[in-house]
Amino acid sequence: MATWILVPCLGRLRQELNSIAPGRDKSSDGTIGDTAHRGRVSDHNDDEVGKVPIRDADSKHEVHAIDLDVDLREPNLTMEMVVQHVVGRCRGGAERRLRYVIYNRRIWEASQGWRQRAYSGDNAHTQHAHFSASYDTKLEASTASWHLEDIPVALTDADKKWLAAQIDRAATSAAERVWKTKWNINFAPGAKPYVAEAGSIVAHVPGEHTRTEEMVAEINTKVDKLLGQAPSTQA
Ligand SMILES: [Ca+2]
Ligand SMILES: [Ca+2]
Ligand SMILES: [Zn+2]
Repeated sequence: MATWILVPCLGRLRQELNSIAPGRDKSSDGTIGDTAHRGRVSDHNDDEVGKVPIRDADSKHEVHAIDLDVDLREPNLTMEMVVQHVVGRCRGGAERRLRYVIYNRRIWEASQGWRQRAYSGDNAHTQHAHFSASYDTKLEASTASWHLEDIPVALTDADKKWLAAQIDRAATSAAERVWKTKWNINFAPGAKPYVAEAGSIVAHVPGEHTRTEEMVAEINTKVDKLLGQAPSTQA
């Protein structure tokens, strides 16, 4: 029996999903079709010998579809988010490597402008999402990024608290470092350092005080932006 390959673009999609959801369940993953698939036209069949919707330009034995298990085992990441991200990029024209996606009783097709439509096939696709790839030689072979790492993952309140504490600690130690550095270079080598509290040091070096305040303000802006970007969406 001829060996077959999964078209490289879908291999890359799976690889990216593995990297954003390393502990994901793979029990409903699938590539080459089983006996049931072989009886009908399916992108899961070997495109050189099986029933497929399109005859491609090469003679490579390829499978043009992948099923990916819905259970990502990540607290803030769902297959719905992955599907919406991928379909959104297809709809916007940034992504051209897919022909259609089926997930949870819905289908999105290139031929339909990636509009969401109800899917009423035998398999409702509640356990896996199905991605059908292009048969175009260049597109099927492209391992360009699917940008799954750009999926905005909601932070939990616990995440936010942890993040805020980390940033606060980092800001404090950065400020201390600035003060200490400034203090040391103000002294001639060998001179006895004047031990003062940070507050007094700041009073002696107003320029540094301003700079530190600016740094803290900058960090605060970043924290606000970060927290604002990721509203808690726990329903
Ligand atoms: Ca082929
Ligand atoms: Ca091909
Ligand atoms: Zn499938």
